[in-house]
Amino acid sequence: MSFLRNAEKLFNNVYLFTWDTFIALANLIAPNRKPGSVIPHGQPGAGRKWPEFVPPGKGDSRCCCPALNALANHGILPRDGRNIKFTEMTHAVKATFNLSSTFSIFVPTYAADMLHKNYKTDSFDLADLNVHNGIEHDGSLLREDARFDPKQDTPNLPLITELLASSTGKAPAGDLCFTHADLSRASGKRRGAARATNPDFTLNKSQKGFASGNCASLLLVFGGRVAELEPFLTEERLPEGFEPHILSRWGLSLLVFNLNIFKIERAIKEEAVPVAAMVQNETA
Ligand code: HEM
Ligand SMILES: *[C@@H]1O[C@H](CO)[C@@H](O)[C@H](O)[C@H]1NC(C)=O
Ligand SMILES: CC(=O)N[C@H]1CO[C@H](CO)[C@@H](O)[C@@H]1O
Repeated sequence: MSFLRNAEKLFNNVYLFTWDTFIALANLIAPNRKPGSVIPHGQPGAGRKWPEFVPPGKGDSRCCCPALNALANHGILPRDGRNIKFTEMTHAVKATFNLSSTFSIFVPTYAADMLHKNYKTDSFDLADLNVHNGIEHDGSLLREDARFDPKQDTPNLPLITELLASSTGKAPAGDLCFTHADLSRASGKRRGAARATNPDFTLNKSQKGFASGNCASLLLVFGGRVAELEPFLTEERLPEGFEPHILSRWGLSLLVFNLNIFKIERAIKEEAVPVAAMVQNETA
């Protein structure tokens, strides 16, 4: 039984990654979309108009992912964050952020497996995704570690403010924006601080991949623009007039995503925090 399940998973992954390679190649050849016309007519966000933002209320289910929380805050996913079909999440992330079909199937399938649920038929609440060391991991940029913040469902403003202040790039129009190197540096700093303060700290190779994947999404979906990331990260709200910065015809492929993850992760140098300095800070 478990052999058959593993064989099926392997087959699905080979199929998905082959399909993804075709998407990546086709994107290279097909002309890009023009800004202003990325979201198809009839979808939420067409003409840069998004359904109303309402912050989560008492009893609403939220998680460690700013993107999924934002979809619920705008009512693109159910506003209470409950009873969401995995396939509904696939559709919502694809249509809102212009991710490729392969990307939008891969991550929700991984999440369903993590929760021991069936991707095609089952539902989940956003808070279910907060399982520590499932996808959620230590040393994140937007949340304190689970030891200190077991709920993981609200933005940590001090961490986010520090992150937003650390960009060094300039977009062609002059806007402040993050570079790959900025996010490598911020990650190295954050991982070092988390390791020094959290006795339960763990971060293995796959979790590092997820962490740098999250950084890559900020660069690719939001073009690293600080002005757009500010409402997205602090309020989990789509910026006014938002449109994803992914203009390729068939959306962001896993291949391009992985190349960006590699570039960010490879350049991370975890900053060691001397224990003496930490003790001094605490007593100061
Ligand atoms: C497709 C389904 C998705 C699932 C199941 C998912 C799940 C998660 C989870 C479990 C985390 C917590 C990781 C941690 O501990 O840091 C996370 C974080 C994050 N996600 Fe998602 N996510 C999805 C899609 C997206 C998309 C489309 C974007 C970007 C547009 C995105 C952006 C982020 C960012 C920036 C973080 C960073 C958290 C941090 O550093 O604190 N996610 N996601
Ligand atoms: C990392 O840790 C998680 C959670 O303990 C585990 O599921 C995963 O297989 C580990 N990955 C590696 C590469 O060790
Ligand atoms: C995967 C996906 O949804 N891609 C869309 C990206 O945006 C263009 C422009 O609207 C659409 O044609 C694609 O379908």
